[in-house]
Amino acid sequence: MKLYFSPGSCALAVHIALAESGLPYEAEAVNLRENPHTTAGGVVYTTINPKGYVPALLLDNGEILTEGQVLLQYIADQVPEKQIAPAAGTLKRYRMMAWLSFISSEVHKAYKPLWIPTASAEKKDAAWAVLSQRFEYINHELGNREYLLGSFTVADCYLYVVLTWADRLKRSTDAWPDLQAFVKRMNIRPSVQKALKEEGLI
Ligand SMILES: N[C@@H](CCC(=O)N[C@@H](CS)C(=O)NCC(=O)O)C(=O)O
Repeated sequence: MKLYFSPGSCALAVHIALAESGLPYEAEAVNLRENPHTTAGGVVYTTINPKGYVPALLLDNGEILTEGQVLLQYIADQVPEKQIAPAAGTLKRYRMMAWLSFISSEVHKAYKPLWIPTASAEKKDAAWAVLSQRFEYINHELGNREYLLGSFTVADCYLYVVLTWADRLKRSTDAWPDLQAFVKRMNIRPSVQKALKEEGLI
C-alpha cells in the first residue's frame, strides 16, 4: 500500500494506523501549497486522486481509496488480530464510527477558518469557540479513559491529529487536561513516533 500525505495533515492519522497495523507500506508527500498539488515524485496529484486532497491510499491491487475515516477502517480490517477497530457489525464498531464521523464533520472541518491566513480574527475566534465546545464534550467523554473506546482504536489516531492542530495554531488546550493527557499518551506510542519521523515532523 502507498499513502499520499501532507506532513501533519489529517493523513497523519492514516499514517499512524498503517504503522500500528505492521503491514508494509510506502508514504509519499504531496505538496498542497503548489498549484496544482504535486507529489514528491513530480506527478500532478489529481491524476492520482481526482478529489485533490490527502489522504489517499493506493491499494496493492492498484485501486485508489479515499476518505480518512474509510482508510482507517480499511487498514484496521486488514489486521483483525491487532484489534485496532471493533469487529464490523458490533455495536462497538458503530460507536467507533460515530467518533470518526464526529471528529471529521464537527472537529476537523470546524478548523477551516483557522488555517486561512486571510480570515479575520473574528472568524478565527468564532471557529475556536465552536471547537472549544467540541473539546469540552470530548474531554468529558474521555474522562479517565485512556482512549475513546477504552482500548486503542484507529479513532484515536484521528482525534490525536486534530488535537495537535491546536498547538500548531498556538491555541491553548489548558482547559481540557484529559485531552492534553491523551495527546501525551499518544505521543509515546511507537506508531506515532514512526509516523511523525516519516513525515519529517520530529
Ligand atoms: N473528506 C476528506 C477531507 C480531507 C482533507 O480535508 N484534507 C486536507 C488536509 S487535512 C487537504 O488535503 N487539503 C488540501 C486541499 O483540499 O486542497 C477526508 O476526510 O479524507
